[in-house]
Amino acid sequence: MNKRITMLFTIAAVAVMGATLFGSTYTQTQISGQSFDMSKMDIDMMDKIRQMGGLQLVMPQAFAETDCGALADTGRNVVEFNLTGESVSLPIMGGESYNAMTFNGQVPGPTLRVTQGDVVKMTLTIPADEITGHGNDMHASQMTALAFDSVNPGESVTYCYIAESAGVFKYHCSGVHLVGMDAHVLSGMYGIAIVDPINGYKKLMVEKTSVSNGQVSLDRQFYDADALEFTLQFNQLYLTDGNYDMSKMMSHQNTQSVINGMQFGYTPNMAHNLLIKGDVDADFFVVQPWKGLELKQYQSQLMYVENGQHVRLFVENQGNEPVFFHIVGEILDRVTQGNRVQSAATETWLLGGSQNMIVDMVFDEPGAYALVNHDYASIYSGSLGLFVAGDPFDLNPLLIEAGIISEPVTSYAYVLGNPSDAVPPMGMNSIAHPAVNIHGLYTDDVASEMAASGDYAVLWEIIPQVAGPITDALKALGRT
Ligand SMILES: [Cu+2]
Repeated sequence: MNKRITMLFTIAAVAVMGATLFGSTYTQTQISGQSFDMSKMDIDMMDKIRQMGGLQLVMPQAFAETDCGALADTGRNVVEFNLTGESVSLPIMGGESYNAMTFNGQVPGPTLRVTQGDVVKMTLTIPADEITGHGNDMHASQMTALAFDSVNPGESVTYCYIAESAGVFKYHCSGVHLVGMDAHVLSGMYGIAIVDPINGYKKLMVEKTSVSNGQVSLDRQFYDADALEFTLQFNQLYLTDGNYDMSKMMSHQNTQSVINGMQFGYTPNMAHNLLIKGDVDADFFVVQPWKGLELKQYQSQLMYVENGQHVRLFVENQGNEPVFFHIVGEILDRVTQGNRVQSAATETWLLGGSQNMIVDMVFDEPGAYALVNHDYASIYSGSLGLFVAGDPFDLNPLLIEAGIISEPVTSYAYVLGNPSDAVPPMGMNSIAHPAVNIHGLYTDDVASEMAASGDYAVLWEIIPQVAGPITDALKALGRT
């Protein structure tokens, strides 16, 4: 028997031995430590296990629940999540493009949202004309990427798992038998799963102070668990001539820092210039690289919130470098990781690679607030975007004069919508966004499908229609 065959035989034997030892518990998704009772073990059997390399070899198999039929029959809610691995060309700043690898023609891939205890039934399909195989590793599954392995072009593989832990979890391509995982992930094959806590999110408490009879005292303010939600995924690109360059990754020489796949994707565009400065070419922010209606889904958009509104951010570091998450002019009122609060009233929170957090916060005052990775190299190479809270630019009178709205609005999202790539699917404590516009690193096919669905504002079609009335209103109000 050669060495390779011996190894395979050993692994198979240990798996069989494990099944015997664990009895019926082996068929469960996750085997708890308590089911292993040393006092009841046959000593000869223990020796045999030791000789075969130990029980740890059993564990990946034990965790790898792929029997979708058995899980569907348990009475749990089953959520299907279908991914397609596709290599496509996508734009980068400067009118250039790069050879991206994607799930479903978009970077990041679609966000999965489930409730703790749900069964996730994930299917990865690789089209026959795709240039390479791909894999998948969902961190929410607590399953080794080796168990799923990889899928060849022209094939489709399904697996199931129970989302047992609440929180935000990365998912990513695991390459071809784990080879090339860095190239695939850093070229765009990543996304997140949000697992809502089974009992919902907690109310938010924010500490303020108040004055009464000359005495300053603590004034705790409570916000309902329901929140307006955004997803923010940080990553980098390491490119030479539009292709992933492993040597740049090894030396941490990133060429672009991205939030949800784009550099500076949440900065003002020409419509904002018109509304605020009365001139489409009058830039008012330090970087506005994605402006021009012809950019369609790639035209930069801003993220809008109301003042005094509970806002929840699902943040994931998909990349290879740290993220020092900070919002200029604000404090992160609560930071949660997994389902445990880590901090309150913090200025910045550090996320290592493949680490995440949920930020709960309230923007008290009208204003434009920059979100950054507070590493200057990262800011200058793209990790910078804007939240706009309330009506800091006094646009309500203008929008009413132009006939776009009839009553003042509490956030510009009612007029312009929030960017679709930053808006997660609805969960149990989600406040619906007033409107959502099509924005993101999507292929034209994906953007066309979204436009055809009727669920999104297509700003590149709407803005030309309202540009005239806005210009007239600006003149009527003496703002030009
Ligand atoms: Cu891949």
